[in-house]
Amino acid sequence: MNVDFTRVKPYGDTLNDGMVQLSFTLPVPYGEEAREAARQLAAKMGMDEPQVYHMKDLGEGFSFFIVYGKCQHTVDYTQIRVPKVESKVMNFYEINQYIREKIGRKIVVVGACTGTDAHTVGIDAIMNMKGYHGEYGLERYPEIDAYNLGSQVPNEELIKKAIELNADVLLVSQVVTQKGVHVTNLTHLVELLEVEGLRDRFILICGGPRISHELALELGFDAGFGPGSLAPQVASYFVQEIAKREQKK
Ligand code: B12
Repeated sequence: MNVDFTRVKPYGDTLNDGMVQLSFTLPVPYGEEAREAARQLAAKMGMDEPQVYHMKDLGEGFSFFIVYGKCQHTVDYTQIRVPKVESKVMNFYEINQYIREKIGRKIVVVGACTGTDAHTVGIDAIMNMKGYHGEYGLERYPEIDAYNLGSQVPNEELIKKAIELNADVLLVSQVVTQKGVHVTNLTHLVELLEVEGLRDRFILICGGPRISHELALELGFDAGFGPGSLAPQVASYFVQEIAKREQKK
């Protein structure tokens, strides 16, 4: 198979046919006019031969569509550079061994889902004793003291706990992103830490379904982890970062 990585296009039945499927909702009543509106919109988005394969009446003047069509555009994959966490990923046993050998003390991690966000499943997946997706959470690591403060934790409370517990690492989960609330909330935390002269005291990590490492760096965090993240990836990063920082002291 000869793929031209400078001009990558979606694939459906045959290479480079451009086939994509798109779903969206329009605030228009269900009917043939709605179907045509969805078709025209998909064409304006750059789809050739758009066809509405599925349409559903959502009630109260809203309609849902799945449109199938050919994408006309390509991307140059060879030019793509994405900031990402570069540390070597170790497993549960290697991480604990690494802490014993390179750091020589227990690592204190304090995590929370902050602000008004009540979604605990993400932070639990990283911290919970029983773990997630076949990987133990941080509470299970003998060389880590992990404190999960739960959800709806105010930034001020997180900082207070972090000082009290002498934390090395802060883990902040943000799942709700409506109206950019995650950006506001994460920025507020960084500002509070900076004002109190505490920013460099902690390794600051955020995570959530719409968090990227790039966004995290932009907001003043040390690292960010997105969908599908697992405890060993996160722990591998922070133990190596702690060892690096302690070497410099
Ligand atoms: C379960 C759920 C709820 C439950 C939460 C229960 C609980 N105890 O957590 C309940 C019913 C309470 C709920 C409420 C609401 N929800 Co809700 N909820 C969901 C749902 C279905 C699943 C979320 C989930 O558990 N994912 C599984 C975990 C494992 O995935 P994850 O969070 O992405 O976590 C992974 C990574 O992101 C990362 N990660 C996450 N956090 C962190 C932190 C760190 C430090 C690191 C390293 C990594 C990391 O690692 C995790 C493991 O891989 C999603 C839709 C969906 N399918 O995603 C909506 C969803 C998140 N909810 C949504 C909304 C809008 C709400 C409400 C506002 C609804 C309402 N109007 O009341 C309320 C909000 C209440 C509040 N104050 O926050 C929206 C958010 C939209 C947006 N973009 O902001 C979603 C996307 C649904 C939707 N499509 O509209 N919800």
